[in-house]
Amino acid sequence: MSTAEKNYQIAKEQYAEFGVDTDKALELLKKTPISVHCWQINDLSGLEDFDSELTGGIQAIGDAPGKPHSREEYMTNLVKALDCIPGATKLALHAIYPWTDDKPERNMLEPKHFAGWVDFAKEHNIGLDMNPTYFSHPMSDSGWTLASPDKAVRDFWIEHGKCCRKIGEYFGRELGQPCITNHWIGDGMKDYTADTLGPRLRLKDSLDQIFAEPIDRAYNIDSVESKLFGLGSEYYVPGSHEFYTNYVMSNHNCIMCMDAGHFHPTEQVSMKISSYIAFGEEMMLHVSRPVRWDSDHVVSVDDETKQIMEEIVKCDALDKVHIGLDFFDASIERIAATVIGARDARKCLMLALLNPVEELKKAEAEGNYAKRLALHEEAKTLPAGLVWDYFCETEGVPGREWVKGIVQ
Ligand code: RNT
Ligand code: ZN
Repeated sequence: MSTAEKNYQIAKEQYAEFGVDTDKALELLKKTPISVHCWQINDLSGLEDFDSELTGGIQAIGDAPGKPHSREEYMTNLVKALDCIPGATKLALHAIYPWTDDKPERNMLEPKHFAGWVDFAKEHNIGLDMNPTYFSHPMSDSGWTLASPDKAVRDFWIEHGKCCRKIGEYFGRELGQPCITNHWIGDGMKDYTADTLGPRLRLKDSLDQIFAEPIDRAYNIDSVESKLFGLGSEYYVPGSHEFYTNYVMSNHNCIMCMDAGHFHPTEQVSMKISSYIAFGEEMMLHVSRPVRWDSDHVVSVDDETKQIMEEIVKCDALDKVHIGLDFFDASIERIAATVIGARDARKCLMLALLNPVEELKKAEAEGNYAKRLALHEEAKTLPAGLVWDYFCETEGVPGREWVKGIVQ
């Protein structure tokens, strides 16, 4: 018996005293997919022009050495990251990451441009998610895409959205698990806005057109991502939380995507999840770490990420909430950044699954709130690290020692 396995037996006994079955927790942990975003590896530069400029109210700040400058380098680094990430994994692609030398226009993208990724996914036994790229392009230079007053601009991006759904459908069909195609636009206004309704009506119409054609949900599910503000859209963003919440309630061809960094600083995504589950909705999450005005630091085992995962588990909604990552930090080694964030998101999921949920709910139902709080607090120092080590070992990925391999 390995040391990790021996330690796991000790942890298992201690958790059992709190009514937690660690074997069952690990089974769920292993099979719940977490979608790892492809873009931390090279600062959202895509696979076409390796020094392309990032626009659309988002920015990858920093100049850590080692940014890939060819597709080969990019792939080597991505594989290095994936090799350190345990559990069922999906890879979230962006439309600027096609696997082709053709440089197709965004409104001309086809599944064939992503066929290489399907082979890659099959080889690495992972799923794929998709993101249209409604930014970093001359047609988005005005700051407007799907809500643009210019019909030609809107039409271009509507086509792009449609292309990406088709690619998502292709991914789902090929890989036997639904692809989440997540639509986020950076449209907005820097300052006092005279017409806040017009852009929303145009956005609604554009989305209606994109989602008009039904796609089998077994292959592709579209999500729409809200945001409070971005760089240069500090005052007004048509795609707000309220806008998309209403949109998904009126158009059942798509689901909500909440990014943990897209709200007022004291507002928490975790507290919103059960309100969607109450209506039977599926949803997508962008797990990220906001720091003051920035929404995209590397995910950490912090209170909010733990609480997000706890809410999913407590709502018994592991099959309804699709978990994806979204961060880009160019100031630290990029492969490690991907690995840290992905492992930490899964650690938080593990902690949620190891939580004495039954005991907590029982104490609450009995009105014994002191016991509820005591359980909540005592559970914090149960030996979760030993369970994590064992999980990594059974998944064939490095344990804590992976830290020693990080080079600058
Ligand atoms: C931007 C959104 C969006 C992007 C990715 C790259 O604020 O969070 O999800 O980060 O599409
Ligand atoms: Zn996001």
